[in-house]
Amino acid sequence: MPSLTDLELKARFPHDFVWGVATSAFQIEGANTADGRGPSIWDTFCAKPGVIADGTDGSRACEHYQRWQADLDLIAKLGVNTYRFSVAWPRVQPLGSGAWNSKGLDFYERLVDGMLARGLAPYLTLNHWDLPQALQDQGGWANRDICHRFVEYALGMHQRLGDRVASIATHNEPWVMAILGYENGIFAPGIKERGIAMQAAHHLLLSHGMAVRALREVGCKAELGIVLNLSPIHAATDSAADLAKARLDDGRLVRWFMDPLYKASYPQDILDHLGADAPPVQDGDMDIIATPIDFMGINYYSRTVVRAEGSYDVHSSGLEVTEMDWEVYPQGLTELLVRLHQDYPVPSLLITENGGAFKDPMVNGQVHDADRVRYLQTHIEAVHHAMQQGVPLKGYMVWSLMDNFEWASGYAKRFGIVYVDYETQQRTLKDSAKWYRDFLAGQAQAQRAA
Ligand code: IFM
Repeated sequence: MPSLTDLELKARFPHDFVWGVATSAFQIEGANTADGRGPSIWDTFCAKPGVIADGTDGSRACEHYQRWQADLDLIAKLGVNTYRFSVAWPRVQPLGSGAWNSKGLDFYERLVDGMLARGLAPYLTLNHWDLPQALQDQGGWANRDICHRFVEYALGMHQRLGDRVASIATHNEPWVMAILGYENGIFAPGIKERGIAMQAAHHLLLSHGMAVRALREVGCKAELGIVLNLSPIHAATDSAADLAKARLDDGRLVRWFMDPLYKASYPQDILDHLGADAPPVQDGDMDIIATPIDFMGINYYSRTVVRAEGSYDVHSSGLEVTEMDWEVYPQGLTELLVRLHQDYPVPSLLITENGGAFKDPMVNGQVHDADRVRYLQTHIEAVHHAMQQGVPLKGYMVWSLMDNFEWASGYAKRFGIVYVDYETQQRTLKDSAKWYRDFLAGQAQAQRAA
C-alpha cells in the first residue's frame, strides 16, 4: 500500500466524518463496589485463580469513576468530535432487572452532560461484556429470558439519556462474548460448551433486535446499531483443507452475525457444521434480528490466518506483530470493508475500534510509540481506500483512549494512546496521541481553508 504523508491524508475525509476515541466501562472505571454497583460476571471471573494473566482485576483500573472530568478534558484536547463509552449495566441496575441505582444513573448523566459541554458527541454502548452476575446466575446469555431483561435495561437507559446521546450500540462484539465466554471459556463467564455458546450468540442477536424495536417504539432519536469484531480470514496455504477451514471460520465469525442482521437467516453451511449445537430458533426470531439499523460498528485489529491442522505462526510472514501477537495488516481493513459493502446492504459503517498494543516504554516522561503511530496512520489510510471504493464509512475511533484493563491479559497489554501509570494514575500523552491530535487539527484546518 503506498504510504501517504500526514499532509496528504489531511482534508481527504468529509467535514462531518466522526473521529473518536473509545473505551469501555469495566476496563477503565474501577470503583466496582462504589455507590451501589452490583457485581458483574467479570468481577466474578477475575476472582478465579489463574484466569487473568497478571492476576489483576477491574477494581481500580483507571479510576475513571473518580477522574472522569479530567479524562473528558483530555479527550476534548485531542480534537476528536466523538467519545465512545459503555454503561456498566450492574452500576445502573445492580441485579440486571427491577430496581435501578440512582447513583449509577447520575454518574452516566454527568458523564454525558460533560461530553456535551466539551463538544463531544456521546456514542453509548449498552453491553460491553460486564453483565450483572445476578443474570449469569440464571444462565446469562444462554437463557432466552435475558432478552427481556436487556430490553428493560435499554429502555431504562434511553429514558435517562436518550435525549442526549448521538448513538446507541446494543452489544459490543457478540462473537467474543459467546465464543470466548461460553465455548472457549477464556473470558467471563468461563463456560466451555459450544451448544451453550451458540444459544448465547442467538440471544445476543435476538436481544439486539428486540431492543432496537423497543427503542424505536418509544421514539428514540439516537442512531441505533450493533458492534461486531470482524476480520478477513485467510487460509495459510491454497490446500483444499486450509481453504475449507478459512470458509468455516469466516462463517462462524463474519457470516454467523452479518447474515441474520442483513438477510434474516443463519448461514446453512454453519448450521450443518454445528448440527445439534445449532441454537433453537423460534418463529419470528430472524425477522426481529434483521430489524433495520442505522449503523454497523466494526472493530478491526488484524486479519486471521488459519490452517486445517495445527496453528498458523504469526511470525512466519515477516509482518510486524503487536504485543497481542496480532499481525499488523492494514490492507485487511480495506478488504473487509469492501467485502461487507459488496455482500450486505449496510447503509452506514463505522470503525468503532482500531488500535494496537505495543511495548510503550516510558522514558524521561515520554512514550515514543512510533509503532502505534504507524499503525494508526496506515489503518486510517486503509479506511480511506475503502471509502474511495464506495464503502459508506462514516467514522473512525481509536481503541483506546488510554491504557486499561485488557481482560484476560490484565494490565500488561497497553492499547492506549494515553499512557496510564497505574500507581499514580497519572495520564501522559504518547506520541500517538499527539500524532492523532495534530492529524485532526490539520484536517480541521484544511477544511476551513477549502
Ligand atoms: O480491549 C478490547 C475491547 O474491549 C474490545 N475489542 C478489542 C479490544 C482489544 O482487545
